[in-house]
Amino acid sequence: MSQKISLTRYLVEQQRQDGHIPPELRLLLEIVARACKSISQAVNKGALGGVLGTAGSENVQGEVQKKLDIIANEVLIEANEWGGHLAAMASEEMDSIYLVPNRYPQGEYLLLFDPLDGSSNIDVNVSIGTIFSVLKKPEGSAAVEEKDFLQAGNKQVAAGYCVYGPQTTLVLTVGDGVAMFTLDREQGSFVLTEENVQIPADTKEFAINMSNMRHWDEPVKRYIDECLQGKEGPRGKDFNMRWIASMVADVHRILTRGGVFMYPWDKREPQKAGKLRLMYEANPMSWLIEQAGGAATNGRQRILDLQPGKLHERVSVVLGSKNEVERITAYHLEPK
Ligand code: AHM
Ligand code: MG
Repeated sequence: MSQKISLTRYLVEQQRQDGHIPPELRLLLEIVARACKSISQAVNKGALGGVLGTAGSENVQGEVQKKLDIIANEVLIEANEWGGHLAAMASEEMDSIYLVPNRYPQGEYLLLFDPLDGSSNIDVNVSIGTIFSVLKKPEGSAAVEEKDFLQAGNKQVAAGYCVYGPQTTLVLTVGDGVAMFTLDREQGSFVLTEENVQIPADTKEFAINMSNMRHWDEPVKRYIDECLQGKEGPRGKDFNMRWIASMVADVHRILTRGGVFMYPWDKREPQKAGKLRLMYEANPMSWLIEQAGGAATNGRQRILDLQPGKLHERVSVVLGSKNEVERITAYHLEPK
């Protein structure tokens, strides 16, 4: 790209071109990006900033919180609460929704986030990230309640993530394709480095935590088993495996070169859920993947069409290259 296009300029142009980003949404996204810059700085300091290790607390799902989980959550709240574009926020790290305090103007949007995804990678210096999703407050609802957040993923008006890896990259969709912005640390701004991201429909790479194999459902076992048989098996090609244990990093790889990612329901889960959270992880990632020509299902249905029943709901996730996702979904839908 000869001329550098900043995130600000990209958003202003999106707003001007077809007017599908209202100015309030543009400003909200700029604030989210600014918060990601601060989180990136804290992540980069690591042990020098005293930010590694556990915080000695648990979140609502009983998971041990890392210091950086809490710092990232606070950065996002403090950056966003005064802007005037939000009515409330919800986070994987908070039990219930966070209403914008009365001392600030109230806006029309709801922001959901996983402040620091891939917590198990924080202390080992492996890529982690922030995932976010923006919804509109339902018409006519005065004081926001938890039920106002329970909207299907197809209602999102913006979604994205920021991956803190060798580079800090913000990946965004507002429903007009997927764009990637790399943080220029000298300038302190996100610069457009990839537009109209497209995922190849076919792939030879899968991502799954293989240590759970004995707990998988039959269709998942069948799919992975066929991949493992390589050229000699029914797929007629060799597959490669990658598992970073940070969804942001795995999804970033898939948006960059294709592949399929699965965190399926397994037999230890009595209520047919999964590990990943629908509203903070699966919905924003599924929309990005679809916007890049890929697909995302829970094994049976399109993730973006699922009606959430509660804020911290978990879901089975299969996403990435379209033909592989369709194959895995077809295996689930075959009569037993
Ligand atoms: P987290 O939000 O608590 O970090 O958990 C979500 C992460 C995903 O990023 C990743 O895909 C998965 O958990 C890894 O799980 P596992 O450790 O079971 O491989
Ligand atoms: Mg997470």
